[in-house]
Formats: sequence, C-alpha cells, structure tokens
Amino acid sequence: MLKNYVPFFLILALHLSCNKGIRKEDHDIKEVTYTRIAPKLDGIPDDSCWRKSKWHDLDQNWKGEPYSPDDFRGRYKLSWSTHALHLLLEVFDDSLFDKQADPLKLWWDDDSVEIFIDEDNSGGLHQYSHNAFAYHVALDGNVVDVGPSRKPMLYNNHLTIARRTIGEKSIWEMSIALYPDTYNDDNSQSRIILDKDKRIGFALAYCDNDGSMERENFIGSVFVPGDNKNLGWINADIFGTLVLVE
Ligand SMILES: [Ca+2]
Ligand SMILES: [Ca+2]
Ligand SMILES: [Ca+2]
Ligand SMILES: [Ca+2]
Repeated sequence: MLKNYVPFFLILALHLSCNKGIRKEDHDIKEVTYTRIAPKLDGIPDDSCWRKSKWHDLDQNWKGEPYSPDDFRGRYKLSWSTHALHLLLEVFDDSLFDKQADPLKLWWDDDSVEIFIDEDNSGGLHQYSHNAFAYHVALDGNVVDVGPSRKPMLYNNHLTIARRTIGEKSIWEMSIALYPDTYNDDNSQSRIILDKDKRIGFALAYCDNDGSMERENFIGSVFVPGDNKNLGWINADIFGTLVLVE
C-alpha cells in the first residue's frame, strides 16, 4: 500500500517546492464510463448511467477530529457524456447546517460539497487562476470559487444540480461543464467537448458542519500524504485522475 504512494509523495514534495515544468503524476486513477443518455437530475438515482457505474468511497479525513459513520458517510459515482461530467453523490449527515446565508462569505463553514476539476490534468497551483476549479456547492445550490480577481465568485452556470434529502440521507446529482485553463471570467469561453481517453484531474469533498462556529470535518475522496491534507483548494497535484472510457 505504502509502496504505491512513494512516487506520488516524492513528486508532490518536489512539485510543491519548485512547481515549474513538472506535470502531475497520475494517482487515484479511475475509469469513467460513457453514457449516451445524460442522467435526469432529480435526486433519484435510477438512471441507466448509474446502473453501469461503480461506487467510490468519500472517506478521507482531510481536516478535523476523527468522525463516526453516524456523523458522516458518503460515496459517489461518475459518468460522462459529450457535454458534461456527471456526478451522483450519496451522503448521510446527521445535521444539515447552512451557517452563513451569504454564499460569498465563509462558504466552507456551511455543509457543502466541493468538486475539484482540472480539465487538462496538468496539476499545479490554481488558487488565483483557472488552471483548475474548486467548486463549492452550497445547500442552496450556489456554486463558489475564487478566480483571477482573487475574490469569490458564483459559477452557478457551470454546474446543474439537484439534491433530494430524506432524513439524514441526501442524494446529489450534478452535471459539470468543463472549461479550459484559459477561462477568464468574462463568460466568453465555450465548454470543452469531452471524448474518450481524455484525462481529467478530479477530487471530491464534503464540508461537514453540524452547528459549530467552523466546519467540523473536511472529508475528501483521495489520499493526501503529509500532515496538512487541506491542499486541494490551492494545488491540483493532489487531485486524482479520471480516464474517460466508452
Ligand atoms: Ca436521476
Ligand atoms: Ca455530521
Ligand atoms: Ca490545468
Ligand atoms: Ca452537517
């Protein structure tokens, strides 16, 4: 197990220190199956594409104290069609908490889903660029990231979102449009057309807050080496790699 992480760890350490001219080393590689029929986004996971896709765990504690399965558990599926990446996320959370009504303030302290996308799988820094996106999806459906303006902005037109919550269980269904790293917030760019064999940098996370001043846990989909695991919002090297297949 450890052996598999050593090259990734070495490359990550090197990349974080100099970050020039080195592409990300692929890790947490997942094949994503094509669907001709996009899922109906209604929070009901009975679509044909979900029947064909495997569950993946959302279980890496990136930040916060150890948590129990009653506090949080999550898993997800992915699929793709020509115009979007599709995500099904099943979450059990004992309390849904929208701490901050303003979507552009302290958005990470609300219960929210975070979707990390690096369209060309380049890796590298992206905090103040669109080399990669870190979409924070709030309970109210707002989508926030920080771009070249260094201010939070809404990217609600990049994602189509449905959530259906019954008791502690929420089913999120989303279709995510992919944009190139030349994206510059003037809305002039077109979404990327997806094709088989394409590689995409990807990670998923959930901010769990059940009523505290700050979020209690930040739970991600990929293993991050080292003590500070909360790196995805700055550096796309920690993202896993999706490979689009037929
Ligand atoms: Ca559906
Ligand atoms: Ca919880
Ligand atoms: Ca990139
Ligand atoms: Ca919660």
